[in-house]
Amino acid sequence: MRQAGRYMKEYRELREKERNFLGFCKNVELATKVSLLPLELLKVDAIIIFSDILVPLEPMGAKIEFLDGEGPKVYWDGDVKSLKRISYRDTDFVNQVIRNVKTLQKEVPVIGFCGAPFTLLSYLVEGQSSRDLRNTKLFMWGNPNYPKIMSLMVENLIEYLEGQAKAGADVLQVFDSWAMYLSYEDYSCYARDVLKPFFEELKKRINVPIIYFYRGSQSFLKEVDKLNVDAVSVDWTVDIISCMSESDKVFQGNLDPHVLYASEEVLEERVRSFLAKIPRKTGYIFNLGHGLMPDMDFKKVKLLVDIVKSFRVL
Ligand code: 1CP
Repeated sequence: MRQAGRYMKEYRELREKERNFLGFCKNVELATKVSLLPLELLKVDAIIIFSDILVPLEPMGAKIEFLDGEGPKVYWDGDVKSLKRISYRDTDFVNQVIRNVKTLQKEVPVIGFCGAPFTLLSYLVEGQSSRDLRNTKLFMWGNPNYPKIMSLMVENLIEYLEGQAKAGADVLQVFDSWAMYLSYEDYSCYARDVLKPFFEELKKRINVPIIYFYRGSQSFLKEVDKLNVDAVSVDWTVDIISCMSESDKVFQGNLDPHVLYASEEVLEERVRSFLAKIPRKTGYIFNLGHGLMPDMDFKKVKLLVDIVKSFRVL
């Protein structure tokens, strides 16, 4: 999660072969190789395919650029009529990476993914990462085209994810990284009007488990619990134990990724005490509460995986 590959020297070396990030995502051979790195080097239990949440915005009609060290830039003229319906064929390179990873290894499941409608809208409207999503909120509250854009986004993301499921993805994850900027009231409306129909329709069309990742207040869980998803991935600010008592869903994540900056002793202690508090009856998938940073030490990441994999409940 979260541009994870950047801390790996093997990833950085492959990126030298294709400096243009979108070009890299579209290069099926390179994207396949990078997707396989965490299995080869860390022995993780699942592979998330290498791509980015912004990929479907390009065939929708936006221009996307990733500038080194600056994050993404998204250009859209603001006209709802210039946004298009997409076909899974428009991004068949994503599906091809999934097919390749499924063929090249049979040990672990493959996770396909997309950005959630609100998080993608925020890139369309702000044009880049934003500190407060001010323009996105104003768009949501005052632009008469908001419902139209959201339903187009939903249709397109369903098409996009269905393509990934047909290509062989075993699990699909939806990233709502910027939901945390919303008030409880706005999140509730968004969850009811956009996310609920999105996941209902997705479940009718595909038959693989769905994980919904959101960053945001624990209060959002009341709404998230009503969504037709199998697992909920959470950041490190929520109390996962009380989340588990409020919702029967499987949970994922929650460990503060910054423990990877700590000494090996502190890291080990934090991870073990974290795992020890998870109640056994509840389905839980270990993951960080958000992604890895480029300056994290590969050796610590490997240690983390080893600790988790060797953890036994007494
Ligand atoms: O080499 C580089 O410098 C490019 C860095 C990079 C990478 C490796 C970006 C740019 N995206 C990715 C890959 C990526 N992105 C994956 C594949 C698996 C992995 O490497 O982890 C996934 C699952 C994503 C998802 C993604 N992209 C999210 C959702 C998860 C999260 O981080 O909250 C978001 C918000 C993005 C947007 C994005 N892509 C890249 C950047 C620098 C950003 C901006 C983040 C921001 O706005 O702050």
